[in-house]
This record gives sequence, structure tokens and C-alpha cells, in this order.
Amino acid sequence: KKFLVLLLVCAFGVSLLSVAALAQGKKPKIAWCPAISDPFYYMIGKGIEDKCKELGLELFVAEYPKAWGPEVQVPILEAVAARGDIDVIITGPTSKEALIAPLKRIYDSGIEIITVDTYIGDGDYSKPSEYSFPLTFIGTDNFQGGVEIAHRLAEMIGKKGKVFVETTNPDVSSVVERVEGFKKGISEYPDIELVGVEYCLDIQEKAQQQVAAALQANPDIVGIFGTNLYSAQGAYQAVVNAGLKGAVKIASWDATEDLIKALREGKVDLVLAQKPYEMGTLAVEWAYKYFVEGQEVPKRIVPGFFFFTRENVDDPEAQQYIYKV
Ligand code: T6T
Repeated sequence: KKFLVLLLVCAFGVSLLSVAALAQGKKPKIAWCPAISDPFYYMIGKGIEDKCKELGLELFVAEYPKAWGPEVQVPILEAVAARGDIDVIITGPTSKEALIAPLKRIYDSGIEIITVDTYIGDGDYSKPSEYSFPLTFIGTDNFQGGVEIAHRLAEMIGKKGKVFVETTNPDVSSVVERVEGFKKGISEYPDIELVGVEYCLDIQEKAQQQVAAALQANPDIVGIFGTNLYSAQGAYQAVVNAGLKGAVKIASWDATEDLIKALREGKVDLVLAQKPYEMGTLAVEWAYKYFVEGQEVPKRIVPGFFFFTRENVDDPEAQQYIYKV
């Protein structure tokens, strides 16, 4: 009889323990699969690493690809998934469409997906669709940024003249929205003409060549928008080489040390800084809340952005927005 009571007490204790374990959840093992090797993605990685340390989470960091695109990214993602020890992959899809199926296969194998910086499909994961499976999308409001850049560039060029856009790809959510937002903003100025949009595939030398060619074809271009760091860095180099520093205004996206230096030197006139470090910390924080605390994750999380101009570039509080890696 005593034995039976002991057995019952033990069984009760064990079940209490397992209820507690369930309620507490399991600490997820995180994998970070960057889209490209660049200072912006290093900053996201830094945020992820710091937050994992703070929360005591295990982290696997995949290689930083040397080139942008699904051909390079998908095999890396598949290798990470095949490890068998990952609970959640944080990644920036390098194509809105081409990454849907590979990420879905990984998700179906039991791994949660968080997309940062870029999304799949139309980025709306809140309604059921073939691409609504990720836990969340954490990234800048790129359309809004594009609109604001257009207005600021318009002011800089006296609201008239020819402008040009250098961007990376036609199927990458972030830059597509930047271009769309820019077009929308510029459309409010009847005397500004957008003379071209070129795609450098995230290769700085190509951006430089394309901008040089655009300046030859349209010597009266007065403003250029470089939609990401390689586009913008290539754009200002071309303008400087053409002897047009200061004459052609450059609005650029991404606050690399190179672009901030160029802003100080008058080679660039405006820099939009995203908040990549925050994207990284938020991604880990929400993975933790989901796995450990059982919280529902908002389907869209939007860190803000910050504009650097020559007036504020030396302000002490602005320095935190530079991508220092
Ligand atoms: O601008 C960022 C990122 O937001 C974009 O999706 C791709 O290019 C960068 O990584 C900068 O190189």
C-alpha cells in the first residue's frame, strides 16, 4: 500500500514537472542565413548574436554569400536545414518568388522561418496563402523610405530636371518597394523627369558603369537615387569620375562608413540609414517569445529609419545609425 502511495506521489510530481516544462517551452536553436556579405547584413548578424547571448540561445551562423541570388542562397539554406538541429531560420529571401518553394520545403520539415529585410510573395503573411508560413517579416518600410527620398531629392534639385535610379534587382522586395515609393513621390513634381532605372544585380562596379553610361546618355541629369549600398556607392563614384560632384545630387540608401564619409566630402547629399541591428535583435526576441513563452508573433514588425544630411552627420546621437562592423 505504501508503495502504491509512493508511486502515485511520484507520478503526480512527474506530471507537474512536465506541465511546467511545457508551459516554459523549449529554448530554440537559431540559424542565421544572411542574404549577402555586406555591412548591412553584418549588422543584422551582430544584433542576432548579441540577443542570442543575452537570452542564452544556441546560434548557428551560415556563410555570408559573396553574390546575391537564389542560386547561391538556396543550397546554403538547404544545408542548414539538413543539419537536423535547427528550430528556426532567420534569413533575407533574395527573391520574392524564387524563395517561396525552397523555404516552404524547409518549413514543412519542421523548421520555423523568420524573414528579415526582405519578404516572399507580397509580404503579407497575415492572410493564408502559399507564402504566409513564415512566423513574421521584420524589415524597413521601404516604400515609405522611397517616397521620402523622392521629396528630399526634389527639394535638392529645385523641383525640376532629370533624375535617374540605380538599383539591384527587379524581384527583390526591399529595392522594388524603394523604387516604387520613389516613383510615387517623384510623380508629384511635374517638372521632374525620371529618365531611367538600371539593375546592377548588387554589383558595385556594374552600378558604376551603368551610372556612367546614364550620365553620357543624359548629361543633364541632376539627381540620382541609389537604392542600396552597392548601387549608391557605384553611383557616386561614377558622378565623381565624371567631374560632376556637387552638380548631380545623390540620395543614397544604407549608412555604410563609406557613404557617410562620402556625405561629409560632398560626394553624396543624403543617406537613409535602416536599423539592421534592431532587425536582428527583434528576430531573436520574437523567436524566444514564440518558443519559450508560447506568444503569438505579429506578422509584420517595422523598425524605422533615419536620414543623415551634412547638417546632422556629426551629431553624437546620429552616430549609432552608422553600420559599423
Ligand atoms: O539595402 C540592404 C538591404 O536592405 C537590401 O535588401 C539589399 O541590399 C542591402 O543589403 C545593402 O547592400
